[in-house]
Amino acid sequence: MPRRTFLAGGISTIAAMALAGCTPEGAPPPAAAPSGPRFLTPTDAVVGEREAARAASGAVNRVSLTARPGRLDLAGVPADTWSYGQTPAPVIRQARGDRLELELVNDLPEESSIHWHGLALRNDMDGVPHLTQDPVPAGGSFTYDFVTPHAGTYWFHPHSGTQLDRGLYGALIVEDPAEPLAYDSEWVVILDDWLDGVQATPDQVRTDLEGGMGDMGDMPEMHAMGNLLMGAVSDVLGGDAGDVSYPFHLINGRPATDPDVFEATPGDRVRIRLINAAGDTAYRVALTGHRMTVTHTDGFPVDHTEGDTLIIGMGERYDVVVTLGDGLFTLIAEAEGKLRQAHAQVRTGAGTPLPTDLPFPAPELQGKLVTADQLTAAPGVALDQRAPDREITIRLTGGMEKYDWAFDGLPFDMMRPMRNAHPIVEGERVRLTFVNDTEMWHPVHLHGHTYQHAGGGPRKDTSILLPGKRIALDFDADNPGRWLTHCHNLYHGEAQMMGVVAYTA
Ligand SMILES: [Cu+2]
Repeated sequence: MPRRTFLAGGISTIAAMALAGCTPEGAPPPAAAPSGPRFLTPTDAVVGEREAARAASGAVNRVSLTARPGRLDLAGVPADTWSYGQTPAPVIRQARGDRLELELVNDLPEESSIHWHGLALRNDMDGVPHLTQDPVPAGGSFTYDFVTPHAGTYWFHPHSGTQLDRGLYGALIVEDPAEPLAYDSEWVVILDDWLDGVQATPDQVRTDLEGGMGDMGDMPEMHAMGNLLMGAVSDVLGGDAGDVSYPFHLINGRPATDPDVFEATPGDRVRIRLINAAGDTAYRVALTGHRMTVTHTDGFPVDHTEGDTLIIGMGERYDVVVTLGDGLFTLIAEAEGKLRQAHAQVRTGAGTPLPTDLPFPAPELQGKLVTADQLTAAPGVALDQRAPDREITIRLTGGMEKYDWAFDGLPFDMMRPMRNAHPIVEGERVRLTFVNDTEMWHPVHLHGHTYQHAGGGPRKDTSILLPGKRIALDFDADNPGRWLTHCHNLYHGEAQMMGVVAYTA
């Protein structure tokens, strides 16, 4: 099967348009000149005013996390990594309206930060160095302090270099004091691709990727070349599934040969909160012997939708409810297109676990697949239907040959983030359209808002965008600040496939 050609469509299109003396549709405005819009800064009083206006319970959840080097045991294979003491970090759990007061102590040898993925929090606590705060220096500390305004399944990770692809991540669960969903218990399931301290460091991977793969021609079958993976393809992802070869895939920090075990009673209704914390891997998830009912994605409820399997891109979350049978079952997370799996066990009775070397494709993963475009926002969270006041179009550009992933062909510069800023005004209904001019899928992510897929789809903050496709995302501009938007493939993001949506005064 041809892996792909390396003349990315976006690059050739832009080059052709440049030759013709015009700019691509949706090109960003020129860098903010002194006469340009005055972008609100995170220190503007308005951010504090909006925070004070959020419905708050008065309760404060005080947590301290220390980021530091440590060792993870992967079924007997030691992995020297960086973590918050364990991987994943302990679950942070609080109620909607509670304040989180979290001290990050940075005992890493480099600067760090924590981003609160999916939360519509105050902008100056969003954890993006140079955009919303100064980086937390090695040996330093920073206290994040904000109200969690919406219930749901969220997670946190550094927004500093490639640290996300180490062991620095955890779940933030915001409970609804008036939870309408009935269930007997709930489990947090974090999926992750792993190589740190076993095969390479994430920084070495980035160096290898940025060195380029060259023209590999047609790849007859998938194979790894060092840290790079050739020929990983997925029909569901529209072609190239991913580019990094990971020796392990983990559920809650554990490989399939030493799985996490969830104990329950037959007949229990369980809410499973699935979080994809991977760097370069989408997962296809199934629970053997069960159908799943999707109840939420990216924290927000959807009309309940039943299926056998789910596809979850990096940064996405899905909550599902299952009614458990009697026996021993396997929660499978297959690295989509990469022919590897993570397993956890669900035990309500006796049984034999699935082998960890299932043949591909595993029959357990061939049932009805639920994707985000089949979902509809629950009535209570659907946006009212009205025409957008402002439309922003961002084209995804670049490719593997030059490893020049970007928005609109303009690489993001973390030291000059407003060069890539799109102005919006508080109160507007904004339609943000991403057009994928590349030959690979990308999980696009917007900070600080939960948009709705235009046309009545789900509320989300991270969406899979297939090659050659476009996606229109509507949101209400109700959370002033400078908000990053980027590809949540870690290595694409680090290659500067990022931009900013910023409120103006
Ligand atoms: Cu990407």
